[in-house]
Amino acid sequence: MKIFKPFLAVFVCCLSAVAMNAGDIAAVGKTPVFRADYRVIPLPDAINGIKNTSFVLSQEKLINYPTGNRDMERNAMFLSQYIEDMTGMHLSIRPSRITKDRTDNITLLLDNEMQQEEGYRITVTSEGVEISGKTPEGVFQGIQVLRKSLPICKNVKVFLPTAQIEGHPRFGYRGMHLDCVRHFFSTEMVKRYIDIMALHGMNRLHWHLTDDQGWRIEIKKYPRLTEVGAWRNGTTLGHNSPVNDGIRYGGFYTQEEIRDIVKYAQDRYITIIPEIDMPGHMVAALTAYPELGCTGGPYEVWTKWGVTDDILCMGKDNTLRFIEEVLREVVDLFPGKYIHIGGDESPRVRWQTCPLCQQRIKDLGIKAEGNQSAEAKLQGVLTTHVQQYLSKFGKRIIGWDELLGCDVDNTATIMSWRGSEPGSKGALLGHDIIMTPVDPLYFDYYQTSKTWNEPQAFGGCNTLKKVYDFEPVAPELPADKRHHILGAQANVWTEYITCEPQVQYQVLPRMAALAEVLWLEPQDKDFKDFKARLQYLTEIYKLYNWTYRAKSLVEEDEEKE
Ligand code: TNX
Repeated sequence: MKIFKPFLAVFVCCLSAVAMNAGDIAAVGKTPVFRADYRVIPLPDAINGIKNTSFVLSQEKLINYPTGNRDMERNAMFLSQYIEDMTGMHLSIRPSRITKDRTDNITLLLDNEMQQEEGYRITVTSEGVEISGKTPEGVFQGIQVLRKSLPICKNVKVFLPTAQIEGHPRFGYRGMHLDCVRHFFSTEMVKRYIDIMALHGMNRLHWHLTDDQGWRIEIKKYPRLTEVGAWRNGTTLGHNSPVNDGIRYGGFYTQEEIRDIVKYAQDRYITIIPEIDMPGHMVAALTAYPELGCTGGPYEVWTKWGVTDDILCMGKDNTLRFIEEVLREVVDLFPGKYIHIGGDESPRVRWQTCPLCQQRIKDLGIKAEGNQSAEAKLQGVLTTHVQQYLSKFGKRIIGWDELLGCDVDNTATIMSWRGSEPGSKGALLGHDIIMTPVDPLYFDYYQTSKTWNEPQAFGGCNTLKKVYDFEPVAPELPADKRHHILGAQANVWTEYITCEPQVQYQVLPRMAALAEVLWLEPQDKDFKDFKARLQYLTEIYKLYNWTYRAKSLVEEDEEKE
């Protein structure tokens, strides 16, 4: 149950020099006073004990963190930076063990008694502020809440009303995906994407690094992957028009850059899940190493979009060695538990006529069964091989829902993209599931049905309201299978998204709606109330110069769909 007691908003409109704020404004002497508003996005589970008293935030206050705890020290630095971004005040941080240090300061604490790993509790009294969590991750989430509740204004007094604020996420997997292949984005851009995720309480970045149009991750053992595979001879204009811009396009991340980004994300409690898509979406790799394909090529890094018949040859031992050696380097770069191995959109027509693939099918004694072809089973053999290989390093695989048709065992986590149904079916079979249905979680789709003034998108219409109304757990799923739904993720494919502002436009404010889906219980969601709170969140977007679709805040008619 969400219990919250909205503040009486008494706006004094004559304060022209200061930015908008969702809380009250008053004036004490000559200094305008702004009051924090804890009703942020995602909404806390409870805001209790609101009183007329407040903690007054000022430059002299300190941020205490437990001595010797590096994670909490970093948390303290983040909080200090966020307060400065919002209010211009610079608060120093200080290692501390003494309870009396807490008086009249902000204190970050670990509290073992708390139940939820990522839960937070913020206790504000006139004597001080405490942000507690069972883990540093929980404290970080509390910091995000406090940060979003602050006014954006310089040279004012900031009052934090006395209250106890608590929250925890409904789902452990709260994902955003980013395709850095179809269009390539700088390391700085990826870091800003991570910053946007952190503000929204998202914690998994699915990083799409390889595809037909480019190979974007340095692999030392196979240098041609990036020397050759990272570059394409132009890009089709629009939706696969016959016109190609003829401009050589590409780029890749060095292993050093990847390590740096992984650390940047880790510091913000975001785990990166790299995707090495196989056996399809591999033309960039085939261009570099044509011997890995059934026909032997030549191939050309794709300059258009879609699905190709040219995939990795499963009849050659070299292919399996290639996959293992690539993954060996990937494993070392990404400390998270999961590696995404794709598995989507992989036509098996080449395998049907390739003598080596057919020989492999024969050698393995694979037989078609029902509506499952021998070639589909061969993809299952590949997936199982990779699964077993990665398990030696303590890793588990995630794959697209096509894998459900390939005899893969249920230790594979499935991303349900062709609707939610494959996910529900997979959960019944005992697979863990991440919900990423095209409708409504493809953020490369339009956000309105009135597309004429919109930047070019893939198609579709996934409005803010549709995202907000999404429910990851199908009502018909039996109670004992529900725990298999780990969470949900929005996908951002970039065929038509060419630059950073366009990425931000596609994800904001829809990421805010998804955040509330993943943090709140369904009965606590309220779209109207969310939209009211969204007004203020967009002020924070503006503060950081992030592009967002402002129209989504005012379009009433789209909500009635
Ligand atoms: C399907 S989702 C794909 C991508 C495209 C996307 C465009 C999935 C597993 N494959 O290759 O970029 O549609 O929306």
